[in-house]
Amino acid sequence: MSTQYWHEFLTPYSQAVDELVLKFNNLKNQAMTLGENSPIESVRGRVKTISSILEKINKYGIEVDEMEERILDIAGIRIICQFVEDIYEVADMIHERDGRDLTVVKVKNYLAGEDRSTLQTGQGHPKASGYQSYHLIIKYPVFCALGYKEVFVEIQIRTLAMNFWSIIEHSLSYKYKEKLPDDLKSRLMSAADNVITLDREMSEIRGEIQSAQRLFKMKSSVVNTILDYIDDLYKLNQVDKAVEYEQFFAELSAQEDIVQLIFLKKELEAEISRIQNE
Ligand code: 0O2
Repeated sequence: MSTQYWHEFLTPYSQAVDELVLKFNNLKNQAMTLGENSPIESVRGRVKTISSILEKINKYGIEVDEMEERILDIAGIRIICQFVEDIYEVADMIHERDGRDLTVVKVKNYLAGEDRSTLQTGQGHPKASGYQSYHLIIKYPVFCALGYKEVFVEIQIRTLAMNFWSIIEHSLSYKYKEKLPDDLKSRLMSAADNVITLDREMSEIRGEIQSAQRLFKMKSSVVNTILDYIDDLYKLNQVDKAVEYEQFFAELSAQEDIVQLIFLKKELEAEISRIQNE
């Protein structure tokens, strides 16, 4: 198979990955703009390497003309969440799109505990290795220079803790293939149990964590607005006032007093509008 063949074969997958990463990142950014906690922490996409595809072909005895139908993770999206609850929220968001811009073909729930998705029922189970994640196989339509095509995409949704475990386990399994030493296996199993415990602990203090994160975001947005207003004062030739407000801002920042910062922002807003209306 020539390089040109692979290039043409992989192009629609690559486009599907680019489009889906953009769509999920937009959802994340829109939630943040609205001042909400996004269930999506980060999104990554990849097209399987040619060598990994060839490995899979050999492992499962797949013919070249069967690749499209039998290798379902040539295009892969990984969505990382902070909390297990977020995984189900993202899964629901994807199920809601079923029949719109994508088609859900298969769901594999490798999460411990009952399925909390509102659109999907059943019980999740970690894999024998201890692996936890929520997988969806979707069909996604792409229009590229080579024409219209529907490709399979695997979406993996998991927490930061599950992702850490999975990356470590994947590296070790890659090194040892099928022969992972028993000692490592049992350490990984125990680490997998710790991942479940850690995620549960974090879920229990989720409200507290999210309100701290909202406060942090609000403070950074207030600070940015204040700095923009001080810049506006300079542009309006109000140098003395700008310097005065800069000093006041420095004092309040040192005190880390968010309420006073909000008052300062309002005061600057009123001041600028007064100057502009003079
Ligand atoms: P890579 O290198 O990440 O792409 P399949 O093997 O995909 O034909 P299967 O096993 O039924 O069919 O699919 P499953 O279980 O949904 O696994 C698909 C992907 O999930 C894997 O792709 C891994 O990325 C991940 N995964 C599944 N099980 C494990 C596990 O025990 N440990 C880790 N670390 N990851 C796992 P690939 O192609 O195996 O690997």
